[in-house]
Amino acid sequence: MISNHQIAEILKEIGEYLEMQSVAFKPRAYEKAAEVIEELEEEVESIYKNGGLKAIEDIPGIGVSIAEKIEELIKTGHLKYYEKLKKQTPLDLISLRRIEGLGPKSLKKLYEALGIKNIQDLEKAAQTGKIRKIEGFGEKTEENILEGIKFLKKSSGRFILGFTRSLIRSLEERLKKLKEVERLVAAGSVRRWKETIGDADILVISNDSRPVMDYFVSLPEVARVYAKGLTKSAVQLNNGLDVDLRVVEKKSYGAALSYFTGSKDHNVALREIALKKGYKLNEYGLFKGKKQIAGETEEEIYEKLGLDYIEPEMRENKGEIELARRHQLPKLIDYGEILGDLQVQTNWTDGVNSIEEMAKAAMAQGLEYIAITDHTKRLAMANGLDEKRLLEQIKEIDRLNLKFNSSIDEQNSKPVVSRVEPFKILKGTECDILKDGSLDIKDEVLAKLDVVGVSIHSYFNLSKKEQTERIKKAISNPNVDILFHPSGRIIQKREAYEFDIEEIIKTAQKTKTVLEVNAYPNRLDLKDDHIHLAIKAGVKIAIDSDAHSVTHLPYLEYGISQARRGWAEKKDIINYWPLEKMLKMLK
Ligand code: DGT
Ligand code: CA
Ligand code: CA
Ligand code: ZN
Repeated sequence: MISNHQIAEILKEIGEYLEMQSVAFKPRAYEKAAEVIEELEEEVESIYKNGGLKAIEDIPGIGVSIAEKIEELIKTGHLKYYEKLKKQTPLDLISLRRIEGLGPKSLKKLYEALGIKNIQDLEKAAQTGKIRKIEGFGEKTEENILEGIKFLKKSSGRFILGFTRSLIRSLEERLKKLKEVERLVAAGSVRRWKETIGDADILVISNDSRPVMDYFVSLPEVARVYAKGLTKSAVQLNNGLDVDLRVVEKKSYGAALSYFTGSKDHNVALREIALKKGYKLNEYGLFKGKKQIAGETEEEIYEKLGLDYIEPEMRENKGEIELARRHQLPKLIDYGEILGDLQVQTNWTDGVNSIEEMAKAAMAQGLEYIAITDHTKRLAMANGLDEKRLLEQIKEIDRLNLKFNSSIDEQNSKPVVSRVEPFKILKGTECDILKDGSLDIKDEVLAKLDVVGVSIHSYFNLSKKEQTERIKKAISNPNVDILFHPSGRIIQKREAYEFDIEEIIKTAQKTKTVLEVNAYPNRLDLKDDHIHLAIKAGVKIAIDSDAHSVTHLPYLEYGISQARRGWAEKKDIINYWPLEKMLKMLK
């Protein structure tokens, strides 16, 4: 059995090898195919078993030749084409590609000149000053490489939640089907929706744990079994993720859930409160002397401690316990109540799907509006729009809105069921902020759009002052509604650029600019503490998927969790409101 993740990794590597050989177009096709496969809900292997080669070709973004390669992988577990490329240039691309600034072509040069195959080779060469001597590389590159390695070491061993959650959910689903499993939940950082997770901690109620443990350690993804017992087992999956499984009794379930949800600091604070009240709190229950006075549910534990129930996303001991005592906890936004998505890319630039496909997928997901925000011309690599194409796109959106909202289905000439709220595609842009803070699109064209987002994709290393001034100037433009991915960080890949978040929040507040929580799993930008600062200052937030394909729209969930981790309420989030009201919250 080969997982989507494994197939995607191989396609991605092929793309990189082809790029090393300066092949035209193909590298991008493989890269896109890898992205598509990685995000698929269904296993490619089962798609193939049900529908054959044809069904794989029908996956949007997968062409005939790539489909045939996937077929070979599924049928034989090998791919000759890939193995040949790998033999020619045997690089550990999976880790080398994580060094920011080293593309496939640079890696090939390093391999040919110095025989660098992996991170260890790379580090040694950089430390001994060998890299600066190669043509096209300099001292600065060498420094950046060492920085990159340091960053990689810091983040290694952790997994990005949004890219791992579907795997954990799939384990949960299978375990839940066992008749011996009465209840199951993933606790720990997964339940707190942290950006990255160290491992997954699964809790189960069961009266008969042996078959549960037998099944768990023999799941097809399990690569190693660290320990197997009747109350606790621990394994490593073939993608490197560790998973702990604990079986607890029903009467301790709430206590165990509270303990294993954490965070550790939150737990320590709860235990102190218990001690002050003359109780003892542990993973088996809340005790007065030997008597258990609570523990079957988390709610009763909080109640006995004199606290309101605290949502897992807030359990970081950052002041939530005091608010719970005073009955002043914020009423966090709910999952599933979001009404729109204000950053969506299409095949007009570097997205996979058409405007219409994105709109239909958003509708199917229960949204009432989306803004189409393709990149602008400075991002030539992404085929960014200039004024002329942006004006054409505006016309196309007008046409689609008419089509969606007419009461007659064009093809069948039958009346379609009319929605309570008609779906609306908003005209927007993700306009590049240029080096001096001016914008990549003329004001008179920006003025025609419903939603103007701006963002930084260049000159990440300006001084803190320059970067802050640059952003301030951009968001002070009266046409600009939202600052997209404000800090520019990419988790496990690139640190945020230096800028003064408090200054930006102040300017956003003064100019009524909305700040984004970009929900893409390796962005989650703004981060939780900055969200909290912004909403305290009365600045509004938009949660956007930044989808480049229909499969990315569900990522909104991670933006919602991030906003909950920043204590956001409905009043703070503009796309929790119906279209008319949302538009009024913009400049
Ligand atoms: P992770 O896995 O690094 O993303 O973070 P967590 O929070 O899932 O941490 P993990 O897996 O080490 O432990 C799960 C929970 O168990 C943690 O959130 C709180 C609880 N826990 C673990 N060790 C301790 C401890 O020494 N003291 C207390 N009070 N709680 C602990
Ligand atoms: Ca954990
Ligand atoms: Ca753990
Ligand atoms: Zn962007």
